[in-house]
Amino acid sequence: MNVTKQQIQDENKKHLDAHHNSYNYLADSLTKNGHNVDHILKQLSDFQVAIPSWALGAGGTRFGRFSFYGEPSTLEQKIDDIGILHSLTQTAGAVSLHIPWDIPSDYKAIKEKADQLDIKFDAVNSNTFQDQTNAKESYKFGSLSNTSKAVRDQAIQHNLDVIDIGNKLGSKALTVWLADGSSFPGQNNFQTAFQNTQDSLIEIYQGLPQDWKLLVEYKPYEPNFYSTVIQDWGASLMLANGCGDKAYTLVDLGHHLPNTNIEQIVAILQLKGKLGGFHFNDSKYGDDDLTVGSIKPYALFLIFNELVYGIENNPQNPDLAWMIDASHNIKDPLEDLIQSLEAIQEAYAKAMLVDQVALKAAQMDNDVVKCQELLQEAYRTDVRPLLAAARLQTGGAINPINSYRLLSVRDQLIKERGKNTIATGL
Ligand code: LRH
Ligand code: MN
Repeated sequence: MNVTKQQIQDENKKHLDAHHNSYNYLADSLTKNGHNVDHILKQLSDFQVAIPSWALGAGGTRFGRFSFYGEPSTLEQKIDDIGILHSLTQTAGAVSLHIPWDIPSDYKAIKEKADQLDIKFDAVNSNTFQDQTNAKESYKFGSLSNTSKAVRDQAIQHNLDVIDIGNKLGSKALTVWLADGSSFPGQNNFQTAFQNTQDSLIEIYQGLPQDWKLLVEYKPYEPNFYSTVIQDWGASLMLANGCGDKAYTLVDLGHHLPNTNIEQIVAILQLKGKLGGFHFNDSKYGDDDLTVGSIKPYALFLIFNELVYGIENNPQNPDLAWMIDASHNIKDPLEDLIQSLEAIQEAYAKAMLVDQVALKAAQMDNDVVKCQELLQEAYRTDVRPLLAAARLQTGGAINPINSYRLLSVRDQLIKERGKNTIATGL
């Protein structure tokens, strides 16, 4: 199943007049306020977010999983579904694979399909948080940090195999997230666990192709509930620095204890040239992996405000990897991802409306009220006509969710795939 440009155009026809009215009004007032609207549209069109291959079916928790039917059961079908997202939103032009959940069976065929759908292969993810059948060693007590050299070597070799898979697909980054840690005081020697992890990451780093990056993802807890070896940005930064210039920190928005100031972490990592990328999602309590912008949209805006400032002022920081990492327990996975893509574009567009020069001046003057006024002036602007215009420019839908439903995409997928297909992943 795919959604054609013609189908999208036919749907758009119903919304064109209303869109042009709201767009022209907004573009006019933004231009009057000195904004370069064409530049903003170009930035939005160029902004491509990688879709997680592990989040195209219904997610679940230990308490239950409720399928959505018509789920993709092969990597080919997953790429097709990302193709549908990209046709409608024009901002889902990449996929992030998780190995071994999504090992390609035919590299040539999967690359051709991705090329046809204009989908790039972003970072590949290793998995040393589950034991594979017939695996010689178990990761029950950790992987790269494990007290057993044999277990660490198995985990290192897995990461080198993942790099090899990514290399065949044109990926340029490896994301390492470790479940490693402990659930009871006294269980781990923290120093040994951290040093083992550093030494293991250095062996993996030495296997990185010249033009690749290593992205070290941190998380405070789960599945271990007393300590996690790579628990926060500081641990990740130290490990990345311990590896070398091609190693960076990956910020998963859900991997922070309540009320953590994530935008400050983002600012400092950019200043140090060590911010590698994001796993976008939202959360109220823990690593809830909810729809981006569904719980804390202002916090997301503040993060993008730091990103816009950093992209302008921190040439020492590399181009960032933009990825979603979510789990869909009760929403149609494709609708959930469309809403996340919209929220990311909205936060970015609003952040591009912040008058950074005036803000810096007000900060220098400690004019606290003006600082907030400048931020909220941008945040309170309804930028949705800009997002729609950016999509229209490249043949996307004015209203992606609306078109997805009116084109009965899920019903089509169920017709094609039936009700019993299960997608690999979380
Ligand atoms: C861990 C995580 C990590 C993954 C996994 C699917 O919580 O965020 O990025 O590998 O989710
Ligand atoms: Mn993640």
